[in-house]
Amino acid sequence: MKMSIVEKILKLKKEKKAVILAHNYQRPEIQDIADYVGDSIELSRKAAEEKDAKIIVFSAVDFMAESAAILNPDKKVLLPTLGARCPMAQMLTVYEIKKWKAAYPLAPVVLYVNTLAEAKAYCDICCTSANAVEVVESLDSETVLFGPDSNLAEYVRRKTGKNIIPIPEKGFCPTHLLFQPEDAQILKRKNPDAVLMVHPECTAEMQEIADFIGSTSQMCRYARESNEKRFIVATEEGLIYRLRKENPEKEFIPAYEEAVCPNMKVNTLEKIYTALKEEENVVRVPEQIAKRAREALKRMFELK
Ligand code: CIZ
Ligand code: SF4
Repeated sequence: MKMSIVEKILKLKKEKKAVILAHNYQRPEIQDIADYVGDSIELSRKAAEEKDAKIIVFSAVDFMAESAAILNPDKKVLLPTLGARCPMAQMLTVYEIKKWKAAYPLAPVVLYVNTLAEAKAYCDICCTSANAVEVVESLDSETVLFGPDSNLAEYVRRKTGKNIIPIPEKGFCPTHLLFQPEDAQILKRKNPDAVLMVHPECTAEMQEIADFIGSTSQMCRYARESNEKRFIVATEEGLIYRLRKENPEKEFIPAYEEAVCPNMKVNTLEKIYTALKEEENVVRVPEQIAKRAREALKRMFELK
């Protein structure tokens, strides 16, 4: 009898002692076969806990698989599709960081994990959208260079009151820019009992009308622990699948149906199968870059 693609992946995964990690924005069928589904840093930490695993298939985009490779130098990290690139991470080059550092030599550099490893190597500390405020508050400086997401930078500025300088000036996530406050207001009026959850990569106007602002992992926790029953969700639509699966008694309404990250969606079951079978698309970060990026990531972990 012919095996299905899912059966083939699961068989291969067992034979090769592989672990499949899927980001919250992955397609439903990928989330269903994954060992863990989560945000980029949760997944990198899961990879580190899997002591017996030889291979990590990291179904996400480039910078996430790079972080996993940096934190798991003894494992083979595979990205199912080499072209799965996050445009936000591409917006901050080392040249740009050096330029801003020269202009503000005393200001620490905080970089969102949505950056390439080579950029992380030039920062003082990394942050995620879940801990950006705590990371900036921990620094003994009123002026902070923060990149690449200018909307997250603005969120951190409002929460901490510090002088947050976004680098580059206008870094953004094209998918989260699709959310319009007008659309969300219509949905709120139609569903007055629903809680509006907004990702900090959305614009300040979206954040202003939010009932809850948080990363994907914070949205999952909030939806699970809250007594509320209905939620309007302003982040990439892949998270809605996970929210519905984990909370079948609750209702999740996308704030915009077409908020799809095409970069996340290039990964498919077929690509996972091929990458695992051929052990191809190995993510490699040169050790002199990995070492410095690892230190910046570790400084973030030490805060918790
Ligand atoms: O770090 C991640 O996984 C990202 C970019 C999104 C989020 O909010 O979890
Ligand atoms: Fe990058 Fe935005 Fe896609 Fe996340 S959702 S991978 S930030 S483009």
